[in-house]
Amino acid sequence: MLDLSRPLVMGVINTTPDSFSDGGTLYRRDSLDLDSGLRRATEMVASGAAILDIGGESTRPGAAPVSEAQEMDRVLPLLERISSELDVVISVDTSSPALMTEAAARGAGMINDVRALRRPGALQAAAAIGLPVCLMHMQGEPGQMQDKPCYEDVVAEVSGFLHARIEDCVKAGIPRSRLLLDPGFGFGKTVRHNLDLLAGLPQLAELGLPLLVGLSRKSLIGKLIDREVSQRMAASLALGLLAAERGAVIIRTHDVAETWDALAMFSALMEREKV
Ligand code: 9MG
Repeated sequence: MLDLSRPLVMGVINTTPDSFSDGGTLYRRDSLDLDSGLRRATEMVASGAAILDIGGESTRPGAAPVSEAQEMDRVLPLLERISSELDVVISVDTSSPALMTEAAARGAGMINDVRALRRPGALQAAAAIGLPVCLMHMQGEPGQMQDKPCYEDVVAEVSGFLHARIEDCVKAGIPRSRLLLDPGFGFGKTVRHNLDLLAGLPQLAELGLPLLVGLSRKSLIGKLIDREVSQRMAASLALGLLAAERGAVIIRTHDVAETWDALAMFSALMEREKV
């Protein structure tokens, strides 16, 4: 069980050839290199990651769609390899009920679903496997989500969506104690929507469940301060800290060591009477 009394780092491991930030970096001659994946995972754990998030589907706008079989082929071998070698919670980033079920059998400790268990069969699969699940908000589907995101009140609408998903999960037999929530920064949101959500995190925390956020290297940084993906670490750290200050307890990031250091300063401030 994770101790969420202070913010934790979730390290991103993409097994995709085309993710926006680190796509293809684990590939050698067109195939996923498990040794590189394990090396990346080992470095992240040594740098302070409490959770690793392994994904096999790129959700960046315009990414090539992936079949369920392809996603399983990318994720499961690396999941098995890491879970047999490292003592860390492994989250699987998927919306596929079949992958959720297989992943649970092969050592996954958590499911991260950017579609919040809305695919047919996903609620039932998540209920059956009994793992914690992160429910993320997304307006639309990855291919078109950034075309014209539209809200009257983004914080109220994301909160309403997450509230409804919690209810559906509970009805399907997934207890609240197994759920985490994520506003889905960059998933069908303009820069203004993302900033409103960051400012409004305390309102989402009122839903009473742990908040996970992913802001690492996202395009809002590029739009706000004109930085290429490789130049977005400092801004990502700032956003992660601002999120932690507003109640986020898991920060999903590509830059584990730096994020861990930044959050350690946040925790020191929160727990200063112990120093
Ligand atoms: C898979 N993935 C990409 N970005 C994400 C984010 O912001 N949150 C979660 N939960 N998953 C994400």
